[in-house]
Amino acid sequence: MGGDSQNATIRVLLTAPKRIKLEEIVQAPAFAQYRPAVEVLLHNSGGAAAEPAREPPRASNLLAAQAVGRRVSLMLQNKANKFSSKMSEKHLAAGDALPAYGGKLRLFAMRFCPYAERSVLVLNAKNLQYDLVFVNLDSKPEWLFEFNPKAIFDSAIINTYLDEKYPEVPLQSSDPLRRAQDKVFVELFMGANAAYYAAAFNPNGFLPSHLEAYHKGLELLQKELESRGTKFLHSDEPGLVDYTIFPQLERFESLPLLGKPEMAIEKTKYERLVNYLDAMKNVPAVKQYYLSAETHAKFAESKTKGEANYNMLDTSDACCIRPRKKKQ
Ligand SMILES: N[C@@H](CCC(=O)N[C@@H](CS)C(=O)NCC(=O)O)C(=O)O
Repeated sequence: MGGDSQNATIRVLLTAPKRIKLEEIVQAPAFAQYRPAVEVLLHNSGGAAAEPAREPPRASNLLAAQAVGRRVSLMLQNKANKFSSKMSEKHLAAGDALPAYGGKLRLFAMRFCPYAERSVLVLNAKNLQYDLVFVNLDSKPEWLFEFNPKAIFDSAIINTYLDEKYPEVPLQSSDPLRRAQDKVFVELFMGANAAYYAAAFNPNGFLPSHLEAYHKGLELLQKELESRGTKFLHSDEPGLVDYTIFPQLERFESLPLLGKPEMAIEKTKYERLVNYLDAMKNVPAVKQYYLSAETHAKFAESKTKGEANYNMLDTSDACCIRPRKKKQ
């Protein structure tokens, strides 16, 4: 049973007007896998709770249906992923409904966005439970602007908020000077990023100065790793500074596949940096969301052609109308 048909079922559950209908839905063959659990939940929401039900006793059939829907949704989500749950890889677009709030932190993101990835890695590193909702940046859902008139929150704002709000796993140094140095470092390193964007998305606008800035950024990182002498920039454990720059590095590795062999991160020149990259790829918070160089290259190619394929990782039949091939 694919994620989308599960969600469709849950949507049906949420909107079921009468309990009798709900029970009919639960009998549907597509729901067989979840029937025993749903029956327990139906029982609980009816008042004879086998475990303390968080919902008040059944005020109406609709409330009971909503309670079941929410709890089944949570069960499915927790089962799907240790860290996060996402409704699907489908990016919601204008006209699509805002998914029902699941009671957890919710991050609106685009699957290939390096800035959104920073926040995903921070949420993962802090072992926070959250829902991921992907949005199509070329056709933004209307409700996105209700959360923020500018649609996009800066990742640094989100990440420092998370670090202050959930201090159990601190990701920044307790030393204000080191925190400032981390910020300065990120800013300097990001000098390489404009080169990445030009190379990946605007090959005709790629200049020799881009290549120079790119290698300057990589050299800076390698030197910083050497001078700090720790496995990661933060310490022997990764911190916010590492989760901030890694998404960029992950994408830099796609550049040789996009016709820029001179932008490869060669081990002969960048041994310490390559070891750092390998160590980051093995961090559980990163592993869970990491995408290969091939995947990033494929997305970049689609975007450069003017048809960013946001849904290329969604394999569910229910997902999306695939763009039709243009007739020659
Ligand atoms: N400095 C911002 C940059 C965010 C950003 O530019 N994100 C891109 C997507 S990767 C974006 O949303 N662009 C605006 C748009 O597509 O409307 C941050 O750190 O979050």
